[in-house]
Amino acid sequence: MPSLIRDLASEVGDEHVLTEPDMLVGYTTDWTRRYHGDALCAVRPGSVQEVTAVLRACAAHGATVIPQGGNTGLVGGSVPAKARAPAPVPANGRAPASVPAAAPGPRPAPARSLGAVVLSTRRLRELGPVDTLGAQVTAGAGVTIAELRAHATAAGLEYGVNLASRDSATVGGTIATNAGGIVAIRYGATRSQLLGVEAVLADGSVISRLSGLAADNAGYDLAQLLVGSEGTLAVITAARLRLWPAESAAVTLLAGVDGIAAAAALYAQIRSLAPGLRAAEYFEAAGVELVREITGLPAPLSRPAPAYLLAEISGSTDDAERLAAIPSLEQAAVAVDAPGRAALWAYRERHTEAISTAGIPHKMDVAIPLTRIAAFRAELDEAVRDAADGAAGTGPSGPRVFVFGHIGAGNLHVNVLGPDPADSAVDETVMRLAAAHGGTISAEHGIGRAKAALLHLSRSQPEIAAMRAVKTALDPGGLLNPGVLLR
Ligand code: FAD
Ligand code: 2HG
Ligand code: ZN
Repeated sequence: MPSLIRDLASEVGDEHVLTEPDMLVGYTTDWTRRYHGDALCAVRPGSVQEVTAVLRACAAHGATVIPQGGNTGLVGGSVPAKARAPAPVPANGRAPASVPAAAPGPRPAPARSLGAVVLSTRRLRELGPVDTLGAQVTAGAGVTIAELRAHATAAGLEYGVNLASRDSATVGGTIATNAGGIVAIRYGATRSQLLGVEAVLADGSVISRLSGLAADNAGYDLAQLLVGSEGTLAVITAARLRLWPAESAAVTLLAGVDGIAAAAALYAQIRSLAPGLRAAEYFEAAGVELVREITGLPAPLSRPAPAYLLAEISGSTDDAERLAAIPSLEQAAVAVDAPGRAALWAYRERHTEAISTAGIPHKMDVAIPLTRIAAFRAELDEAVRDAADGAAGTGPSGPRVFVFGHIGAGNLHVNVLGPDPADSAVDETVMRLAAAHGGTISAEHGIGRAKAALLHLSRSQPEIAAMRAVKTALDPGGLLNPGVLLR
């Protein structure tokens, strides 16, 4: 191990190889505090050449590599697993009977034994000039989404991804997870913003397609292959990204509704009235109460409602008046200026922070077809109660369930407080319920370590076998993020 540290330090400089436990903890614990593991060190390369050197050194020493950007991921994919003591060799030399049957498809070589190295991309911060003619820009993997958005805005354009973690989440991390966020119904998820990437493969070779050609059909689209790959196929070092014309004005509407069916119906109504719909978000009374308790915000509307729809359209005061006149609106607040809009957004955007302040949540990120979303919601509370019943940590009043999300995409974030973070019965129940309603177990956060065992709920065996074949072809030694996405 000391020789690995020496080799890494000689490539990136002593100050960029962190080994002290108190320095490492921020790299080995995820944002939720539910996932934490062990690392030999965290290394912070400052160029694509240094990333190559780090991967080659780790491979040579038999260490694995965990790519990490802003470490805001919510599925345990950005941090290493706990180091395991080596398994005892059975006396008869055969595998113990409890070893599960192998899933179909080729598998990468067994995980290496030395331990994990966290590769932080946060020093890859180069942000190129905006090409206003082509409406595109090249950004280093470690540039944050807030920096990228500000850079685009300064050139009169908009980057089409926005999310509450914008100050820390990075270009590389959002590509690796195909992050969605609050304007995905307008511009698509991160996948739709990507024109090309530069990335280092497990063998240290560099693939680079940063020309920005919007029309380029020469073979497999390797950039798109890396979208949603969660650090298992390559380390992304830079990306060429599409930008959009900035929208001059926006109107935000917060409406109180009876429940999710009413929210979905109101969303559809607004969509037909306002072609410039930018966002359609859902949350409920329990979440608003907690957000207010943690932040001290006033009540959002004059009367509390069971649930809320927050919609944003590109438009002006006239559009605001048209929206406010929708007959089914019982009570609503409308804002056209930036501070007023931010005040309404706070009730939605501060959910994650408020829930995390109250405890370590179980986070599920499902999407359900809009036609089934009310049926899913109707069954959810009882299913969670049953699954949490008797679990360590669940108090006599039962689990606390918070449901919010991007209703325009059918994407609901189900957060549950109460059951011990190590108990996954609630997580599995919610994901199975989503699958039973024709939904997916991961709408936008990815699979990570949290859901790798349940990937089969959303992908068929042939699909998982094909994914394993891709992983084996690109990373035959199992260097990159073992245990994430594919068990
Ligand atoms: P990390 O957390 O560091 O890593 C995430 C995954 O990507 C890991 O598997 C990691 O190994 C891999 N990875 C990171 N960088 C690279 C790289 N350069 N090359 C290869 N692999 C890499 N997500 C949404 O989709 N929509 C939301 O609205 C949203 N809101 C959020 C709000 C809050 C308050 C928080 C805390 C999180 C939110 N997230 C949301 C989740 C998270 O911000 C996203 O998943 C984001 O894309 C993660 O980016 P990151 O840079 O922090 O990546
Ligand atoms: C959001 O939409 C994020 O706010 C985070 O995706 C969701 O905290 C969560 O579960
Ligand atoms: Zn979300």
